[in-house]
Amino acid sequence: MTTVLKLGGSVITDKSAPETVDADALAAAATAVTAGATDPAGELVVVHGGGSFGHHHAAEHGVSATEGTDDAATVREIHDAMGRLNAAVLDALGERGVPALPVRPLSAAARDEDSTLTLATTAVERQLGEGFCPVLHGDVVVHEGAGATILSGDEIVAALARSLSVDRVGLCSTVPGVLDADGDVVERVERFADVAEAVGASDATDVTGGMAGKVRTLLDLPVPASVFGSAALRGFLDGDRPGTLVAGPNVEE
Ligand code: IP8
Repeated sequence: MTTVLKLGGSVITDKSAPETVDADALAAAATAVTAGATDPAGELVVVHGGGSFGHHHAAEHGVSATEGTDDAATVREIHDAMGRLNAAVLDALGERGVPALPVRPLSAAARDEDSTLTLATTAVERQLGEGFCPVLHGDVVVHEGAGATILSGDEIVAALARSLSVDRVGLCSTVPGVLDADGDVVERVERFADVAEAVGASDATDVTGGMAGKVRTLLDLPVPASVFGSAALRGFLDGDRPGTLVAGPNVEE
């Protein structure tokens, strides 16, 4: 039984100030991970987003999921910032007894010219097998013909759900789910058209483009994915399906 949990960067950082962890929110998330019914030792993979760490440096240098850089110092600057956030997440989990270990995507992933992502998952699988809790993060990734581009945590979640035997996927976000035009949580999304108007049209390659990009990425998965707010994190880890369930055509239920 493997669960992949994404902690949104906006959930665990203060996006209004560069490189600022939201210590209370991170502590609450880490506490939920230890208290939930999902065993973080060997059954849980955590992925976190960039928040005020990665996005701040990426924006400063004009690097995005589609606009690359061939400047190694810029790549390292973004990657190092994500390393600092990753260390904060590992500390918050480790202090609470979670056997959390880093897996850093820059060294495990690559993108082809057509943006197809390859993510080596042997380290993640082996860490799970030995009772650890792998913690990955949105990162920079070397991209054929473009230098290096931004790899979102959502894409990593999708790559993990495709290559590992994953039972449950959850995205903990700052909103309680995918919202309709009236601001109410949509219970289930099976086609992008169901929510296109409410989440706004987005280019399919714009994976860091808010809820639209998130929904598109999740609709491709072979397992259903829940999108929920931080108040529902514990419930998700206890086995509930809070917020919105995104279940695309590849899901066999
Ligand atoms: O917050 C972005 O990850 P996301 C990672 O999951 C960087 O989109 C480096 C900006």
